[in-house]
Amino acid sequence: MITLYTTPSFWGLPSISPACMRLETWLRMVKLPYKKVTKINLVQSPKGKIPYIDYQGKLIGDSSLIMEMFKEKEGIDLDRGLTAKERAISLAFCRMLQENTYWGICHIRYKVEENWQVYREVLASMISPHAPTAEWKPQLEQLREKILTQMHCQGMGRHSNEEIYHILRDDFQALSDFLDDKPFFLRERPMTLDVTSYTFIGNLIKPSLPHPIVDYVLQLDNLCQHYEQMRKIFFSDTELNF
Ligand SMILES: N[C@@H](CCC(=O)N[C@@H](CS)C(=O)NCC(=O)O)C(=O)O
Repeated sequence: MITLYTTPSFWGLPSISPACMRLETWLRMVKLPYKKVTKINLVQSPKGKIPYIDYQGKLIGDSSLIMEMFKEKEGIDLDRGLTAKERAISLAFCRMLQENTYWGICHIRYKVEENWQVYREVLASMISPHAPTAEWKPQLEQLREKILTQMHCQGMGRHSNEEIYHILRDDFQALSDFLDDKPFFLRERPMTLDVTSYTFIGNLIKPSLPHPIVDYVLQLDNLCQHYEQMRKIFFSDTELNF
């Protein structure tokens, strides 16, 4: 049994962390049973980030490295049958979402002041449902500072709200153009690009954190339908918190 260290479910999402939701959905897709632990200790995490797993007594971090490990050790390959060219396209889109779009999502949550006020409450309720937010305020403000510093170092943190809107619009439009009228991105069945898209679309459109880019993506019908389809297939048996 795998132990998955992740955030609790919220906003109808299995996790408010795209990387955690990506790994949890992937585990379901490949039918690997797991136990979810939402009490997170970043100090014990091998990469200092979530998600991480305990597998056969060993802690392993990073959603992509964990998938790679299962491919090597257990021969589990969600993308079996894809050509080298298709794998290259899939990798490029996944990296776009994980290494670029992700920081735009951080901007919406951590940098937009009104959204941070809401997001801080959500984080506080997850860490300690019964304690007043005020108790957690200093730690959460520290977390905000840390993420804003990461965003600055990565580069997204140097852009204006409008520039970030344009960057994310291009990312999601490219995804939508590539999906076109197909049910899934590359084959008749969902693969790695589907799970990655599902988690980033969900983590953009489901939180109650308004931003013009959210309105833009909500109009991309094929992406919204893809999100709903993935949710129905992989999470309709699970009660998700709102
Ligand atoms: N490449 C990593 C990204 C993990 C990641 O960015 N996790 C975030 C939450 S979505 C995190 O733990 N942030 C806390 C921090 O950076 O201290 C993966 O796919 O697992």
